Amino acid sequence: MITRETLQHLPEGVAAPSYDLKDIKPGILHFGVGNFFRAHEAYYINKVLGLAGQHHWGIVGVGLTSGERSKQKADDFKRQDCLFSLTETAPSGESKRNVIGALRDYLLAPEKPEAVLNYLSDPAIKIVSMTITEGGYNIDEHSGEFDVENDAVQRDLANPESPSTIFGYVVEGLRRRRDAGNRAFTIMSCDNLRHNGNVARKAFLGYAQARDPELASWIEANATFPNAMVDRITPTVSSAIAERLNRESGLDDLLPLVAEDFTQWVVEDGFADGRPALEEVGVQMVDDVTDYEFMKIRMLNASHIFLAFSGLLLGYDHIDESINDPDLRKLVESYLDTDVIPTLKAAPGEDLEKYKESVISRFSNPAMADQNLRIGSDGASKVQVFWTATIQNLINEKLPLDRVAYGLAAYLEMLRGKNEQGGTFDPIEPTFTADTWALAKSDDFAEALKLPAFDGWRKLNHEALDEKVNELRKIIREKGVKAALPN
Ligand code: CS2
Repeated sequence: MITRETLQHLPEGVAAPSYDLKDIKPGILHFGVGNFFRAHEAYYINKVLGLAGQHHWGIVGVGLTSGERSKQKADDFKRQDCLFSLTETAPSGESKRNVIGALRDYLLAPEKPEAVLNYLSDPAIKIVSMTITEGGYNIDEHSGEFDVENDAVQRDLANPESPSTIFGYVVEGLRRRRDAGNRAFTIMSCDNLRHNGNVARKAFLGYAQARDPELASWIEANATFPNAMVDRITPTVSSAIAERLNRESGLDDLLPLVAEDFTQWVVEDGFADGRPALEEVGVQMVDDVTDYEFMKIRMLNASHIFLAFSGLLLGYDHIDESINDPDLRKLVESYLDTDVIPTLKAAPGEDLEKYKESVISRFSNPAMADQNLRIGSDGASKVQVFWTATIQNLINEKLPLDRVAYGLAAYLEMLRGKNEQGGTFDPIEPTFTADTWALAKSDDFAEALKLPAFDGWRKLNHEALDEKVNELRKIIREKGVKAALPN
């Protein structure tokens, strides 16, 4: 175990926090303490806390569920004084190890709802951040608005002072602050969504509006919702990986964590009541995050799913196996060079060519052991967010559709759950209903093209694309992925 005491004699090569834990006061409350948060926001704040005058930016973590796994995690955090180790590993295999001390308390909201509300109404908490996944904002797919009819939301609206959803907690916290004459906090989303701050604004104001329009106006006037681009590949830690990490570090960490050595956080600089000195620890503070987001989503995430779908069909388990296949690497390179980069505007300080090279090198990092099945999961949402803008542009400009058609064909064939080695797997599509599965799996290829995931270009002239997708699906089935890959 790692504890305050063991910090004094960590194994060689493991760095302790550079500040004294007893000086740290909480200034941030974070919902959703998953691996990505621990390797990203907590990693940056850990550096901030080492700077002079920044000791009031410690983090309180909150979990919203209290199942067995959540309880185990809360218990592990408690036993370790909320400390954990982060191993950052480069594609070359070289690693750096730190104990992160930024998390100073961890609560499960269902067990201690009042403690969570006390923190939220405490003026010392100036930022409420979150990683609650792309789907966590309860935005209705069709209307694009906050879904007030959701059962849990309805329960919170009926009992607004004892909430259970993140919307209920945050808005009740803000209500108490307003009534006590205190300032609002910044609501900072760290999910991998385009304009995540705007999505958070829509969600929290949507809930507040349904609860009390006057409170909603106060929040709108006083809270801020900065947009941010977040990036760091942080894989799931299996027990085998946990054992390896501990063996290599010499620690006996209950919650070891690994991430790539690359990390990026670009944040719009609009905070309601102050912020940590993020710019001192490598965070890019900007006025507009749009071009950074496009670069990341349309280059990194878009290539990731190309590799995952193709790799699954070829029988590869991991992303590094996919990128190390020269044909798939060529596919990703020509997709980025031909279909994406010419349509992007480089954000200040970014070089798209270098970014491409770094993405390819990052994917080849074997220490991530990032599964094709995980990256290829929820393809229905990812295709929309990562590929649509590129496809729309190719159609509008009448440019060759070969690569995107191949990608869509690979996605649809992947959904059958069979690889070329004769193996099977279970594709993960959390948004699919029986009807969508029926469309996706129909023997009539035209049916699959009606999937809502493809709505983004249905109003455009998509016949040539459809035809190509169907043709390539047939080739994948009859001759395999390699025969279908565009040259
Ligand atoms: C991945 C991301 O799941 C996915 O779609 O592409 O989780 C990716 O690893 C992160 O966005 C990297 O920041």
